Amino acid sequence: MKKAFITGITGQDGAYLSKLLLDKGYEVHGGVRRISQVETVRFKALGIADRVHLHEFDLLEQNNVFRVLRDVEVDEFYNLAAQSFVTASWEVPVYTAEIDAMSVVRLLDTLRSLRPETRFYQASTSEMFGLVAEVPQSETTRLHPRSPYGVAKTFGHYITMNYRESFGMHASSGILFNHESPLRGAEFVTRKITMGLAALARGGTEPVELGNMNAQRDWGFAGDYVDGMWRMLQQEQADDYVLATGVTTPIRDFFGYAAEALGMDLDWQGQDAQETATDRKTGKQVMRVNPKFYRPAEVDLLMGDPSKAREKLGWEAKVGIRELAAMMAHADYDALA
Ligand code: NDP
Ligand code: GDR
Repeated sequence: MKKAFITGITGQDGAYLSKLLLDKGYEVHGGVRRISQVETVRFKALGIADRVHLHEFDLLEQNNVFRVLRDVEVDEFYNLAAQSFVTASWEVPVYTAEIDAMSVVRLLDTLRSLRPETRFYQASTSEMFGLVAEVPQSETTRLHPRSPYGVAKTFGHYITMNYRESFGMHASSGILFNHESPLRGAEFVTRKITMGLAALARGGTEPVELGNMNAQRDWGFAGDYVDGMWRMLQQEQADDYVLATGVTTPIRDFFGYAAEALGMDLDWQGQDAQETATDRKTGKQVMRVNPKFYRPAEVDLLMGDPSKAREKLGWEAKVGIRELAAMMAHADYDALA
């Protein structure tokens, strides 16, 4: 039986990856921060709450990382833990750099000393492309991150590549474009939209307040993306791969697809900070812009080229954007029953 360790196991991807590995017969271990109550909502939603082995683990504690890696001898190590909210990275840039950049080298160097044969996955991100040099973005596109989060993740990306090249470690980096699900954190725009619309559809009156409606993202379903992570670690040679759908969608359109799934008929008015949407059926305003959600520097357009993952890993995103928006909107609507 293969053993895997997942940092960030309580997050969206950690939960879906745990489920995938358990279904494949792995023994799954994961790191959780020492807080009063471990968040198990996602494990429960996927029916795996009593099937994962949890270890006290904080990426900021060097000795903690050492002990866990010494005691749990794993075949595959997935580093998913991060301060993952881009907006927060301007508020806590040093903390973000500690977790999203320095922790990666802490992990790699400890693994190098203790078990260099362990296969390592680093959660890199399309945010590294930032001010994009080309469309679509691939593994060879020049990086230009636009937030402390993107900058920190770029360090994590290059140090993973460097440990592979310097020490021959099986260290792969997945450059993943946005992936969402009903288990997505409530602070990210897709889930904020589907939770807000579900509340409105259940009789609520508070419009969803959003920031930049013009940004475009390449959104897929998280369940598809964790399968790509696993495939990377099954390759003979470690490498870097983009996982994306190849389709880009403005925030406004995602909002429209989710509203449509809940039976709304939107009337859009105004532009930029004056933009609003009203449901023609009820007359309720369902969206307004609040400039407090604008970012100091924006990533305007992301669209990935997943050709390498398709050819080498046999991976492709199966869930399209309309289906994803409907899946999330219906889940949030049902949760309010
Ligand atoms: P989440 O924000 O849902 O989960 C983050 C996880 O990291 C949580 O389990 C959190 O634990 C843990 N964590 C945070 N800080 C620490 C710490 N100091 N020590 C130990 N654990 C910590 O992220 P996702 O699941 O969405 O993303 C997984 C990874 O993939 C992240 O690295 C993210 O940056 C990256 N990524 C995500 C994409 C996406 O679209 N989802 C796209 C590209 C990359 P706790 O529960 O205690 O808060
Ligand atoms: P992102 O995701 O920054 O791409 O990072 P997020 O959903 O936060 O933002 C996407 C886009 O939506 C715009 N936006 C808003 N965003 C939020 N959160 N809240 C709002 O009210 C709002 N209004 C408009 C943003 O400006 C942005 O353009 C996610 C995270 O999962 C990262 O960890 C991951 O690396 C990247 O995806 C790929």
